[in-house]
Amino acid sequence: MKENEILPEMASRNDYSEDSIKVLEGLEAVRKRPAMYIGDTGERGLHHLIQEVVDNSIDEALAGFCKNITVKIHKNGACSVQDDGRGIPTGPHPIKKISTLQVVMCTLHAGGKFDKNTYKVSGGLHGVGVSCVNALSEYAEVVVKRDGKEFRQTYSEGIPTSEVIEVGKSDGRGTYVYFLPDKTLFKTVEFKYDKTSERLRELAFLNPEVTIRFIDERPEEGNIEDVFHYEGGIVDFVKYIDSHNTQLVDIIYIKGVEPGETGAETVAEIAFQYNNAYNENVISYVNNINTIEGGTHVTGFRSALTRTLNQYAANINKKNNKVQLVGDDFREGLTAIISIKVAEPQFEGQTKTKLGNGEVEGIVRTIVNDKLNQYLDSNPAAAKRIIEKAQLAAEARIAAKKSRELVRRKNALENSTLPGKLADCSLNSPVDTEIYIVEGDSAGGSAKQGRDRRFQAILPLKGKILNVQKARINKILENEEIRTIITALGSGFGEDFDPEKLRYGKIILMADADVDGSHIRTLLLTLFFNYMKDLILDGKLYIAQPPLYKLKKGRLEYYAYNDSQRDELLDRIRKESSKNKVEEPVVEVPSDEQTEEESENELILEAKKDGIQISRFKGLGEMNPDQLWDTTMNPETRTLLQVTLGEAIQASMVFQTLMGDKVEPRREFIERNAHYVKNLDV
Ligand code: 0RA
Repeated sequence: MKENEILPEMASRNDYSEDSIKVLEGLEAVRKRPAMYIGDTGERGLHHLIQEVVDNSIDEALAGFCKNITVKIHKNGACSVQDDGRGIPTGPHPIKKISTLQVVMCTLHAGGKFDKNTYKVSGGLHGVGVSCVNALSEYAEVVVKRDGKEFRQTYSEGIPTSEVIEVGKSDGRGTYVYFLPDKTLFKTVEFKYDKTSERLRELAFLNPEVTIRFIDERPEEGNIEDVFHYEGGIVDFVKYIDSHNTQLVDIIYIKGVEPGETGAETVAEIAFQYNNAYNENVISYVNNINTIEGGTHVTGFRSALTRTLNQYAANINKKNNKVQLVGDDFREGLTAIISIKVAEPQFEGQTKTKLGNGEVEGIVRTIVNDKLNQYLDSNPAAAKRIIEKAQLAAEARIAAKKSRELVRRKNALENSTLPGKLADCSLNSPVDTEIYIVEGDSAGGSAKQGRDRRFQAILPLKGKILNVQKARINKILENEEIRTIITALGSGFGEDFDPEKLRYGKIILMADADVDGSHIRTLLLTLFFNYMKDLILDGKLYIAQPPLYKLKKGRLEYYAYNDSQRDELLDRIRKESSKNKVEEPVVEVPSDEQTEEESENELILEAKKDGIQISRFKGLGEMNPDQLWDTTMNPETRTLLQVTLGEAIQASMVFQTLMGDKVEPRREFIERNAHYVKNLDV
């Protein structure tokens, strides 16, 4: 970071014209209510800052001017984004009369959309522009190379602390934005490597013409660096997300361009393939924004896929009367990336991630109809495989319908009795009640005794449930444990799922903290992800957090949920008791060359000398009902993890990895972490 050459008083408010004062007020509003502009002030909002700046560089790439983007996280926690685009204009602004660079950096919504036609794509989910990032940074600077010169300006809390200064000559072009997020405005200012790199990778897949470098300078051991560049674009993307499954056909790639009425054209790109699993995985983008809620582009693709494949199937099955195929049958095992570029996207829906432009549906449908027909005609072998898979799906669908009807009829006959194993709660409110799905009968027993029966229901499961990723829907519905869950929740399954009918406000998965427990949790999550996704989207699904350790000193008991908590507690208890005692010399324990288990044993022995008992809970069943209530079930004291979908790809990657065919990536993944769970203190 260079030092500011200009003293802050240069930017004192008196120097500003009336216009600029309005500008300042605009940015003050951003600082007053940051969440209004960037979504929230937590980790997500923080990372949004990087995204906002990178999106501006991506816009340059889309306009055909930028090939390289370098994102760096500096040792002090600041972030910088460098691109080789045209550079933000530096000359006087036609209306404001000050440097355009300053206008772009300090005016809300002046991001660069000066002319709609030069900007095919507007970046940023909230589209707030780089000025917003500036306003939310305690320090920022921008360096622009343009017209053979290099210019620089610095800012504090979005207010210029220097003029736009010509700092030298330069042959290159481009923009460098450096910013240090304001600690007083964010809950956290620590950029996460993974969170940032996943988005940069995604952008590289979606924009094959750019190379994105990502450098993290923070680690003591040296920089971490990644280079994201995918010549194959979204074809590589499909390969990447489906790398854990066996593919049925080569990836099919479709691209079409439709001239726009106002100048900018609509570009539709789709890459898809079929794998040997049964779920559908369609991820869609509009102008690089992940449209989680879908929209007209997805509808257009789906209807063209159904129509084209159905026609083809009808032609080859003329003689033998096969079952009638429907849309769902063509989406079993389908993995697709849909990427649309459109001049003026209209985003709708709860999270503003659903494309509303009506014309796009027809455009995509026509493109896919044409190109897919051509593909099927010239690849008869692949076409046959796809149709055969759809036939199998249809047969399974019909069988599933029968067994669903059976389940329904049975329910009707038995007056919709709840499963016998369910210990229901006495309250009958779908808002205030919760159900614990518990692994194992003994833990289930403790939970039944420990719970508050007014609002907590317990459903014990025996052993592992079926892996739904590896089974067709009729088999899934035949599974006893899964049927028990469906009946207990009351809200149906798959396409019949109706969140209104859910009998509880929270669904809490409670399994041991060991490998078996985590496997069961994953199986349950996969079930919910694939067949009751709305539960996750509505934030109704949670994971209970039982403690790992109990510490006991005299009559006092403490619980620790992880190793560092255990160590902290141990310290605290020791300090408390040493207040009353003469200080004893501390014996240093050599810490190297020890296995984790050895050092844990050591710790337990050491604690024992101080009269502190540490015991490790092996499983939920080891806790008595009171302990289970105190530590894991009492809403006043427990911690729950809320399961979130997060970004669509991340979630599907997680599930594909955990439940796919190949074992190695799964092990690697489990060892790394679980992205789909976010901490939530209830
Ligand atoms: C306004 C106008 C032009 C480009 C930009 C802004 C611009 C903004 C950012 C932010 C990060 N990198 C950027 N690169 C460019 C158009 C410039 C022209 O017409 O020459």
